Amino acid sequence: MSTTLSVEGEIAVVTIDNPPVNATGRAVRQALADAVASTEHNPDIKAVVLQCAGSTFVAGADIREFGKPPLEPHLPDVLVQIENATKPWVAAVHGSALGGGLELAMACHYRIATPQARFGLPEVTLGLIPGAGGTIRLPRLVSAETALDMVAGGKPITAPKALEAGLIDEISGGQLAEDALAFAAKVMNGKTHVPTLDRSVNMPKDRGKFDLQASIIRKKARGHTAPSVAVTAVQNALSMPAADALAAERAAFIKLKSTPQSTALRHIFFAERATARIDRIKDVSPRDISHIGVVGGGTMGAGITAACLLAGLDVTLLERDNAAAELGQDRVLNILSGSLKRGLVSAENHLQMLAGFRTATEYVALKNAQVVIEAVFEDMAVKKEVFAQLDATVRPDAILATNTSYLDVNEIAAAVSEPGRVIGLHFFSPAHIMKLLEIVVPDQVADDVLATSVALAKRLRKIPVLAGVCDGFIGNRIMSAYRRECDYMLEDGAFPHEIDTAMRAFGFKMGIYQMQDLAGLEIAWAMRKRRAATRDPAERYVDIPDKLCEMGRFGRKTGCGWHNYNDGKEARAPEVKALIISEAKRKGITRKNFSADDIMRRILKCMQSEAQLILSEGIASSADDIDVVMVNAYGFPRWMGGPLHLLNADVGAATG
Ligand code: 3H9
Repeated sequence: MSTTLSVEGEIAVVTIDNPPVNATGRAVRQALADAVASTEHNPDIKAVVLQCAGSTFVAGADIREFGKPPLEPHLPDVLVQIENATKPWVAAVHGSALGGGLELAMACHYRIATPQARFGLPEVTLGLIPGAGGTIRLPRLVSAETALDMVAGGKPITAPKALEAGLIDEISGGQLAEDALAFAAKVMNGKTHVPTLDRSVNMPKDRGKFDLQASIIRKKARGHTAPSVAVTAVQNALSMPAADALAAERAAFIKLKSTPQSTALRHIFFAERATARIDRIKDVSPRDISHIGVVGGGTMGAGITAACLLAGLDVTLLERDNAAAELGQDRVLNILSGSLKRGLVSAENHLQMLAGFRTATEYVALKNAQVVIEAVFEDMAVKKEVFAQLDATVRPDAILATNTSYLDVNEIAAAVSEPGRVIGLHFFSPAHIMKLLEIVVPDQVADDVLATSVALAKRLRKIPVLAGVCDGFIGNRIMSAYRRECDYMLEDGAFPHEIDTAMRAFGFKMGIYQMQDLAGLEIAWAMRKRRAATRDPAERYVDIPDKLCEMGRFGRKTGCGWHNYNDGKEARAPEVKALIISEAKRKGITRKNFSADDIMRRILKCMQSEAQLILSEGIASSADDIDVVMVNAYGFPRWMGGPLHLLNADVGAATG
């Protein structure tokens, strides 16, 4: 790392260069403190521009330092030194000003940014709140409502929004460095600059609405502690003198730093970034990809198509006839217009996506695609037929991917003349939203096919996790195992609402039975029927799910499944309770009561032992990868860090 100080006329330019993200590690903090001292003592300097080298402004404190004893100088003290400088400091922001980075920018007297810059306080995503004055300075620059959203929600805002909110003073029209110097020249001889902490705080415009916003944040956080602490910190900023609010913020930050939740969230942060570090392909260049083919325009195929279009790729979507192609097209267009309406894409981008999208009914239309992703019905014979057709029509070097969620990708690969180009790309529904992409690695896959798949995942802004070939890969295999365990618990004494309630209390958004009711029970039923002939007769088998389907209870869409739905409102189903009791009786099982703790202990134990098996068989490359899968696609509460983190950290339910 190097932090340099150069002089342009009467303006000092401090440049932080601390790759990869210019985090405020100890050396940076010291360099900033030195820069304040030297610019304050130099009578020739009238203003200071603070900028960063590399791809971003300061993206926060150095998270790797959080597990170690804090070293002086501390960031809050350095920021007070900057803020109290007699010469104006101008932060020139490109990339992201996050966490301690935004706190640093707010301690400067002015902020100028590129149009693409982003500003945020994502500390809650690490189980923390800002610890260097962020919760106190922010509501002195922006409205109390915006401050609450940013501190407790953790989502960054764009430069235009930051300008509108009052967080920054100017957006650079071209060259940030030059514009920052010009800005500094403009302010250096003007009126005295007011330290942000000395400004008056912006009180809520409507106290009732503000309090409601706060209570919604607390409720949504479920078992995650930090958002609620963040709300309190903003409330303190509004009601206490700045010095007291600062002391309270710092104390809360230090306390949160050592909680199991923060440890778990930091674990997941680094685990998500490690999944793509794959030894096998470290020296392999991915191919350039611009055109994707998708076979099948159902929910999955349409979601995959939209994900690719949103990432700027051209897509040809293949369906078996015009009617199906039209339905697929409608699904894709709906997703794209939803993104436009929510402001996630610009009108110009939306038009570009439409121009890059076409549907077709003949395989020949895929002849130029560099990657073809199959998302047809989950049946081996159907998949093999699709792959044989692809083998005969698409370019010989095209990567052929299957979106199967359970089937043997080696067997699918054997259906083409060059199995080395076949790989599994297991997306999760809705595919344009879910962050995880399981990359299923068959035996013969070529290295550059793997490297290109990993690069494609990143282009789609997804987290790639490699999985070996087995029934259900990583995530579905663990889910099948614990679903089975839950069904055993039904016979042994629990009821569906008790299991769902225990899971929600643990932090899942939904219980396993609510989730099945939402997704529909018929697909799993069809799969069980297909597998019935090969099932081990010695294996414990719970008939309740099959019997539910035989009763026409397919979930929410039929108004009943594991639960009843009256006008969409969930209610306990006496018919299901009776069925469970009679099935237990039929099998001679004496039912006993299960507490929420008993239920979660059994679910976790099952998840953990299946995860360990997956690890020992080499299906997953690391325990961290398994945690990333469970957190990003199966609703495992992020602040618990994943099933193996819980096991390894021996932290039990990370309730702190
Ligand atoms: C904080 O600031 C607390 C303060 O309020 C109080 C202080 C007293 N530290 O994500 P990428 C590494 S809490 C250390 O792949 P991108 C990351 O591990 C902090 N390392 O890049 C990776 O390493 P590797 C609040 C960090 O371009 C490499 O940088 N700030 C940090 O996709 C590249 O990362 C945040 O929570 C860090 N702070 O995205 C922001 N950040 O190559 C966290 C990153 O070895 N960071 N690394 O795997 C991010 O959101 C993204 O990294 C960012 C870039 C958007 C900046």
